[in-house]
Parts: sequence; structure tokens; C-alpha cells
Amino acid sequence: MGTLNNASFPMTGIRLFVLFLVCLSGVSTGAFASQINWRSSIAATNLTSDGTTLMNGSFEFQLGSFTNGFLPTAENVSEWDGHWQALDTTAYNQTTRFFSSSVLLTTNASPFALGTSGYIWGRNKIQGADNEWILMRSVRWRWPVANNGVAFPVEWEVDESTIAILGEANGANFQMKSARVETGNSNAADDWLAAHFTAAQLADPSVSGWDADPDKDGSHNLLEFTTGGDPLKIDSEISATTWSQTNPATKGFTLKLPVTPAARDLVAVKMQFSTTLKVWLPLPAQETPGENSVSFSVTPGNASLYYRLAVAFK
Ligand SMILES: [Ca+2]
Ligand SMILES: [Ca+2]
Repeated sequence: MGTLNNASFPMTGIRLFVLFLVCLSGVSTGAFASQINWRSSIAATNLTSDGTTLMNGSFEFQLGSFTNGFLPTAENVSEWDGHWQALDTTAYNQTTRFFSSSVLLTTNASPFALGTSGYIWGRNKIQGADNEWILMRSVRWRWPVANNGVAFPVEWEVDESTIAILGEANGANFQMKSARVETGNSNAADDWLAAHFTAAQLADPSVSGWDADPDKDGSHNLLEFTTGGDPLKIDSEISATTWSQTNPATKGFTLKLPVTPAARDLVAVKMQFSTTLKVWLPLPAQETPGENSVSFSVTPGNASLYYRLAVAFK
């Protein structure tokens, strides 16, 4: 009997070893990675900056981090995109009023270094609309060990966000509230697009693109914006240009182009002249503070003179 018992111990040991292998194999079928489930609460009230308009389907949320130790603040929003690295992206569901996604963390390479902060960044994506952003983190949202096959999924949920860098999270009557953001100098131009085109037109570059001329009056939309024209109505802005003779002897004249205050900081207006249509020379622009126009003085003498106008975002 004693001999039989002794013989059975190695057998039990082998069986345990086999079971352990099977167990490891079972975990590995889920890929050796750490899964992050990230979401907002279903059917929550999520507002935009006016405090009443609900977030809609144009909002998109990303899970990610900022590179090179960049610390996002409300003051450096224009630099966020340049430092942002998204790990996962998901759309906001307007009907169920939440977002939810899962992603596998497969590397702890920068900016997903173990233990450093992860963020959830939501923003609307409508061309020409005001930018609405929310950027949140939580003291708990720290990157786990990548490729950790035995770890349970990590849950990052907006209802535990304690830190909103932009916008607000977990207020008294909402879960998320985005903030209006002005990034760089593009907003006056975006406002102009939004004021002149419908959502369907904004989605169509052949109508609302800066190079488009939907009313076929010879002024593309950027020139319409610059001079205060109506992009959907034939009203030749070039005809609004003022020509005034300054010196009859030299046939000198001044050309004055209207430039709206909104366009003044955003758009560079350049004029060139030529007598041959081959060689073009610049005309210096004269800008008078407080005057919504740019002037160019020309002294053609007896030569035939051609001119061309160029407008471009600065
Ligand atoms: Ca036009
Ligand atoms: Ca027009």
C-alpha cells in the first residue's frame, strides 16, 4: 500500500502541471494585452457650452495621452493636437447619449508609459461649426502594464473623472459639458462659413470650400469672406473695389479693396502687376489702421498694365 501511495504522488504532480498549462493557454486566446474599457454613463445629460444644447452625433471621443510630457491646459489648447496620440476613437451616440469602447494596450512606449496619465478627449467635428471640446482625466486613469495577459480589463468611466482640463465633468445636472474653443486664427472664418452655409453645404467642399465659387460671380469663397461678399449671391466684389485717379500726368491711380474686420487678421491680400503678362511684380499694400480696406498705388505711365489679386490665409 505504502508503495502504491508513493507512486501516486508524481502522477498528481504531473496532472497539476498539465492543468496549469491549459489555464495559461486559455488566457492567451484573448491576446496578451491589457484591455481598457472606457465609457460615459448611458442616457446621461451631456451638454455643450451654452448649457442647454445637448451633445449630438458630431461629437467624437478619443482615449489617449500627450507626448513628451506635454501638460495640456486651457491656455495651450492650440498645441494639443500636435502632442496628442490617440489609442482609440469612438463616436458619441446621440440617441443613447453615451460613448463606449474597448481597446487593447499593446505597448508602454511613450506616451503610454506605465503609471502615467491617460485622458479622454471629446470634440465635435462639424466643419465651420464652433469647436466644442472636453478633456478629462481621473487620478485612477493611469496606463496599465501592456501585454499583461492575466490582468482583468481596466475600467475608465467618466463618472469617476475628477479633473476636467477643459469643459466640466460630473456637474450637478450633467455628466459632461463641453467648452467652446478657439484654436488659432480660424474661428472668424469658421463662423463666416457657419453663417452662410447649411450643414449639407458645409459637408460639400464644392460649395463651401475656400476655393469654390458656388454663385459663379468670379469671387471664390475666400475672396467673398475677405471682402464681405455673399458667397451664394452674385454681387461682384471686384466691382466694390474703388479706383481713384491720383496723378493725371502719370495716369497714377489707387486701387482700394474692401477687407472686413474679421478677415483683416486672417487673410493676406497681395496685388501684382505686369506689362507683359509674363513677369509679375508685387505692389506694396497700404493699410490704414481702422479702415476696412487695403490700397495699392499704381503708376502705369503709358504702358498697358495688368494686375492680379491674390488672397490667402496668413
Ligand atoms: Ca462667389
Ligand atoms: Ca458673391
